[in-house]
Amino acid sequence: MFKDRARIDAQGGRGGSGAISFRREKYVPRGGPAGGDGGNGGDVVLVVDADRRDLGAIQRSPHVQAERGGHGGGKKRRGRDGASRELQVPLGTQVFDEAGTLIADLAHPGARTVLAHGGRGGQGNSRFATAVRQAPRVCEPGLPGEHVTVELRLKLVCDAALLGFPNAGKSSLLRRMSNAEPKVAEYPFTTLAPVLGTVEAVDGRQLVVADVPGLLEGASEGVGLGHEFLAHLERAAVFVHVIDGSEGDAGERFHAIDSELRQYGHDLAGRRQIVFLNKSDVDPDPAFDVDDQRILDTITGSALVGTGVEELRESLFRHVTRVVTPSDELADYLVYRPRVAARRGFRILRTESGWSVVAASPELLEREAVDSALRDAGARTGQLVELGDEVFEIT
Ligand SMILES: Nc1nc2c(ncn2[C@@H]2O[C@H](COP(=O)(O)OP(=O)(O)O)[C@@H](O)[C@H]2O)c(=O)[nH]1
Ligand SMILES: [Mg+2]
Repeated sequence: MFKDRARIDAQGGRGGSGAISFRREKYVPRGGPAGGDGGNGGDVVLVVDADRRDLGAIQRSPHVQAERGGHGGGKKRRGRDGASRELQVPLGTQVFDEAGTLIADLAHPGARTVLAHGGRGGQGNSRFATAVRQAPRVCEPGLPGEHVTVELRLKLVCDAALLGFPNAGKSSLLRRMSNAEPKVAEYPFTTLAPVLGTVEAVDGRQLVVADVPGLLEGASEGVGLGHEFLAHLERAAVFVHVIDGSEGDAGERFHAIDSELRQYGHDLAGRRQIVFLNKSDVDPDPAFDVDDQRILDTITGSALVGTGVEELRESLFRHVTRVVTPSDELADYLVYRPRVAARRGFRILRTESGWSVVAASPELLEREAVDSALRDAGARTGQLVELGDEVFEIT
């Protein structure tokens, strides 16, 4: 089954802790501080893989965690950075946060976005040496990675999309004019997946045409998909409205599909259309008296025999000006709003006796934020925390 939705629970890796360590040299009882920094935690990243067709793989394993950073070591050795986890998603995947806001749109080949950043590694004690404090016995624990839950929705990226009743001949037409091999007249339950085909012009230009099931597809069998798949039409610049011309009511069929588009909204009803009156081998001169500004061309032909298909191809290349294939054309589609990580105005350090919170203005700190940061860093009940001139116990 084609999956165009999935939820992901993504956890960035925790940063590694800084180390407390001192140089050890012969005849020097205690050398300078030499604790290295912790490595950064890995990110959880989404990457477009043009060969991927749907979000099924993500739906099957929705919990994703990146690797944590390694702890710092002696001799100022820095911990290893945690590996990022890359998840492959299909072209056209959109990312929504829990409030339903679009945060990223991966609409061009190679697009990527960080879902959950790994936490920064903590500093080792070698960073805390000052003229007055030459042997600091503090270090910084690593920060926790971001934790986000997002919803992914696939919205196909195509130049044109086929539209029409079941059996109009959409799949046959796509087979005829592109490299795609959609199933023709298959059992409806097995064909409920959009198919993308690349159509080539003589001069080498290419455009992507989608055969999207769903509009009334399977309705007679009680599948009743309704509008579920119509989202995949949203990015198409032009529709190819395929109508079975052999049935004698082409105009009515046009209006029936049109009213579905209106119901769906999202400006689908305003989109320009090329009407293809199919099955001309059965009726070579079908009546079609719809006069509509949106109709760019009306072509009579047959997907079975091949008549009119070249004409359709030419019409497509004439009317589709924005072509999907060159990736830079699509830069506009990439609306990526990185979430701003909350800046906290303090640092948490590990000391010999417990913890220390360092801040430029300790009196302004919110106790709750400090508490939760301490917990995140691994602090436990009963341990002592220095904050400014105060020392308190974690309860
Ligand atoms: N006679 C004739 N039959 C066609 C033509 N195009 C498609 N068909 C047939 O119509 C049926 C439905 O075609 P299909 O491409 O699956 O339609 P879709 O449901 O719109 O994708 C199949 O049996 C096709 O072989 C055509 O131009 N002439
Ligand atoms: Mg079909």
